[in-house]
Amino acid sequence: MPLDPSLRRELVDVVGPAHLIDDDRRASYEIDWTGRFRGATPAVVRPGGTDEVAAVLDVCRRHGVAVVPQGGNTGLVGGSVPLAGEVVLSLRRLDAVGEVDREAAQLTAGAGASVESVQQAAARAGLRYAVDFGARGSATVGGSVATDAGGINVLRWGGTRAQLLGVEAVLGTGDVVSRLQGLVKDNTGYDLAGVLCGSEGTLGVVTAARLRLVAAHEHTVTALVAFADVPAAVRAVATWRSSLDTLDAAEIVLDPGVRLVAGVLGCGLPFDRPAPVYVLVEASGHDDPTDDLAVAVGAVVGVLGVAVASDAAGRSRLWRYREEHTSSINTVGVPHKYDVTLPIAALAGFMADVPAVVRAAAPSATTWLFGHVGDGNIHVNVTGVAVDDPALDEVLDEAVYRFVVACGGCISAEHGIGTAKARWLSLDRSAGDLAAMRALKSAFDPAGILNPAVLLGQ
Ligand code: FAD
Ligand code: 2HG
Ligand code: ZN
Repeated sequence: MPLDPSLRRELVDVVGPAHLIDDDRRASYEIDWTGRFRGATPAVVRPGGTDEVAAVLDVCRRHGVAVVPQGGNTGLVGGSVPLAGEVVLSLRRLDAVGEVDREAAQLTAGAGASVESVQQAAARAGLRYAVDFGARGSATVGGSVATDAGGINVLRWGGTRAQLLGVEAVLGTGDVVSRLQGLVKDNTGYDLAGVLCGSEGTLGVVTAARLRLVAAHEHTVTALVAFADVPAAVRAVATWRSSLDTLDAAEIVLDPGVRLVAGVLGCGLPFDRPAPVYVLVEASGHDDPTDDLAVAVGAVVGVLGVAVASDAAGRSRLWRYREEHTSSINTVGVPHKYDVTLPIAALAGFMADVPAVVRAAAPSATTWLFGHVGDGNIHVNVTGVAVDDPALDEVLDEAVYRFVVACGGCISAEHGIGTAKARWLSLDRSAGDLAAMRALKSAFDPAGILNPAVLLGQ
């Protein structure tokens, strides 16, 4: 569907002809990373600054045209692609990473800067940006703020919200909110950055963020610890969380997933004797935490084997068995993804039973389980079922989400609700919660032009 000529003219007036894309180059903006969510857009608009973002939104509001903000397009819940013919507002040109303020241990980054470029700037200043996850090279600051991205270090440092000292954003109303001074204590009125964080582009378009940095540690040690079963692994992680104050990450993977990764990468298995369950544990400190980690691992029962590395190459050899799960599962087929958090006490039971719940809904399914066991966030990936069958989606989604909620968990841990889970929000949130969310949506975006299909749905 071509863009209305007067709308096109006004958008070109704002961003210039080079930054309005309405030819074949739109294709990569129209499909998500997994290949499951594909839409179509009349145009991709690439503003170069906050004033241009505000002007683009103003044009779209006047024309009654909905917009999907897009950063790195690595989101996994169908929230970043134009499934209902929206204009795509790409923030990638806003990719400046500001000077690191070493005294405050902070920096300001544009929405389009990659998470990795923030990590690198922090490292050059002898500091660290504590948010980290596999899509770091493409995922953007704006996208990670919009989704409150979690990742592998949440158990020690918190997720994106915990690093966020302020944002600049253009609301759906057209108002620009800006608080980038980085005042650590500032409770002057509502916490607008906190509200925008995790709002998935439904309330405002983030154009920049002020981010907290933490101390970089001289020593990091990674261990892959093998267990006979999930309950033993979960118990061990609970012990390490309270005994190891250097613990950065605790990630769980299972034998089938590790075999899949090894097959896809063409590398060997981590141990001569494969184990049913592995926990990848990482600790860092100004002093070498290797001895403390060894003591902590030695103190738990059920350990079948340990591989340890403290050099960069050895550590990344261990990490690939965890980090390459997402891309390896994609080689099997386009997956259904469920990103859920369980109470620690319910985690092992959930992991034992969810494959049967999935099979009851879709007998041909294969279930892959892995994730951030240190904070209770498990990724359930389902392959071997059609991804273009809405009736099957309905049955499968309902079965998994009802089981999660029955176990005391929540239906979105870190990826967001997007369009994929909007239908199921009321399973997990009360009528009062939903009314408050809708009130925020109408106050921040009264015309309903920002991601109308995402989170609260149509
Ligand atoms: P996009 O995918 O472009 O957008 C995501 C959502 O944010 C959409 O709803 C979009 O409309 C909105 N949005 C984007 N930019 C803005 C903006 N500037 N203002 C307002 N709204 C905006 N996520 C985790 O939390 N933890 C992980 O461990 C993790 N690992 C991953 C590993 C892989 C291999 C992949 C492919 C993804 C992973 N993700 C993970 C998911 C994804 O990377 C994150 O959700 C990330 O934060 C998305 O950033 P993005 O820039 O790609 O956003
Ligand atoms: C991860 O932790 C990401 O690797 C992606 O959140 C999870 O692929 C997934 O389901
Ligand atoms: Zn994850």
